[in-house]
Amino acid sequence: MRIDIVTIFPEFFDVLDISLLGKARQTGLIDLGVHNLRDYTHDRHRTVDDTPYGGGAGMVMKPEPWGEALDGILRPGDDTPDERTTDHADAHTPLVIFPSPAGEVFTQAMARRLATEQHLIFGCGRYEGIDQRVFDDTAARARVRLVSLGDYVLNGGEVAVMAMIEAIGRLIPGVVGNPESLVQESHEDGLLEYPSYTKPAEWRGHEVPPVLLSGNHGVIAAWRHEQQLERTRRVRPDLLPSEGASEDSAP
Ligand code: 6GU
Repeated sequence: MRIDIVTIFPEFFDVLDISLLGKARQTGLIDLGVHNLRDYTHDRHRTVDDTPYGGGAGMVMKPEPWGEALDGILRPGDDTPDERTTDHADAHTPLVIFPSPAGEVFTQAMARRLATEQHLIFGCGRYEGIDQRVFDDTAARARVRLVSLGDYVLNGGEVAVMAMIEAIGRLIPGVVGNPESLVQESHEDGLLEYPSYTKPAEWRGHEVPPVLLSGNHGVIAAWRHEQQLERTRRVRPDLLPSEGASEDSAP
């Protein structure tokens, strides 16, 4: 997968050199390009923002540097030219993601779909946002989505993009050594993960639940599923299908 990031803080993404994703880059599973938005400015101060039309607090990111940066990244021919079509709705067309608290919420299901893309481009906004015309202009040439991590506000998109790249990157086949470890974790089956234990069997007076020492895999699986349900009911009841939902939404 090719990933491009446009940001005014390119050093922020230096950490992608390390850990699982760093290894995925070394082995060629992930091909990463980080672009400094200021490289696409032409004034002495490398200005990327300006005051908002209509007034209001804060600054808005100017459209011109974004346009030039994305022109370079989206240049036809950069993406599997033989397979290009005029249809923008397939994985061969780059998908441009702008992290934004005003976007649709990022989920494990979205991460799974994005892990099948060939080319993701992340545009990290700062200040109060990016001139709306950047989204409109980009949407005429590529698929564009605004994506939020959740209902809170970050200063900029960089941390959000890092989180998304980690969630997506580990789902690319070959990035995580043991694919089994991907299926038994929180959110993969719509439930939170069951609690895990390792040796010793007793620690500071706390014992490992005896069922896990029983060797009976059927009983262990049932216990783990019950733990998942109990934990999900307690801390994330919103993840469970509500009892009344099927009646309310009956055709
Ligand atoms: Cl994606 N960006 C910003 N700036 N704030 C956020 C967010 C994204 N998701 C939650 N808060």
